[in-house]
Amino acid sequence: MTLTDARIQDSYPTRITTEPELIEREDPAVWGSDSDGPMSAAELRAHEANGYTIVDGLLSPAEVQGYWQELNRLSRDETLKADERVITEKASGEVRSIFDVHKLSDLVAELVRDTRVLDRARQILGSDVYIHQSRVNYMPGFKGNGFYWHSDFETWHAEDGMPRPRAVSCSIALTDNYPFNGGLMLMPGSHRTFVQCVGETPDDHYKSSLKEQQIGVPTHTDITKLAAEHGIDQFTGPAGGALWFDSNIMHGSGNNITPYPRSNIFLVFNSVENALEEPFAASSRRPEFIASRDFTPIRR
Ligand code: 6CS
Ligand code: FE
Repeated sequence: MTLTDARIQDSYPTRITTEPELIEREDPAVWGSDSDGPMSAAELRAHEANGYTIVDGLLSPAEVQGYWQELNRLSRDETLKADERVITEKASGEVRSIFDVHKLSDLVAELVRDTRVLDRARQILGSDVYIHQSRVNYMPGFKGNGFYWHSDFETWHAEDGMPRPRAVSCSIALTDNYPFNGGLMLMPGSHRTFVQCVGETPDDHYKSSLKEQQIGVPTHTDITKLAAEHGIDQFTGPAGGALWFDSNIMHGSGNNITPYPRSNIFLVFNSVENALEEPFAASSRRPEFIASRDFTPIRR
């Protein structure tokens, strides 16, 4: 199929110059069944309906402590300071995120293969899976900047060439998530609507979008429509909890001006049957530390 054919057959066109539309999703959110892993039929039905699942206490307090120490080691690692995988906060210059964290940390590499994580990803996606992207978000106290409303899949489709929304993110809280320290907000059920975004993708967009995304964000009108239809839930709870959310759910987080950091490990699993093609709405691919092109299935 030529690139032009791919665009003509694109079920999820975005980064348009015309009026944005709400497109009904063609794909399920859950591809596996209760016999494929630890999630029950009721949990899978709820994930299909809401687009997210919270697993309280996925990690024990001792495990959280280990990852928290690992996170701090990485953020202090002088050899990483100039590394492009380290994203700093626009205003304060503090570390905001570190990408490819499953390659930079043996501990996180083990977590990716942990049965509590890998089995759920395989079950939701109904196939072998690989890591599309991993990052650790620090969301430091006092000056942590949030993430404006967006669909991850809209970016991954437009800029990474992800064909369909057959990817799921697992955000594991390493600090307590409160409503007031930038806890992730989600619109339950919004994953069933693909919201087109206006504006051509700038070259090297990731160099600005990972600090503050301005292209690939929905209009106020569309955010208002989705919020009116679905409401807004928030992922809060003690450290160690995990939020599994569909690649296309509308989500965002507020700034963090409290003294309490809101740090999480963020693992994105993609189905090996949904391997990246060429970007659907960008002039070139993003670097592999943001969008992996190693589709080798994860094995325990
Ligand atoms: O562009 C991306 O891939 C990243 N940006 C955001 C705001 N969420 C998903 C992902 O980590
Ligand atoms: Fe996101």
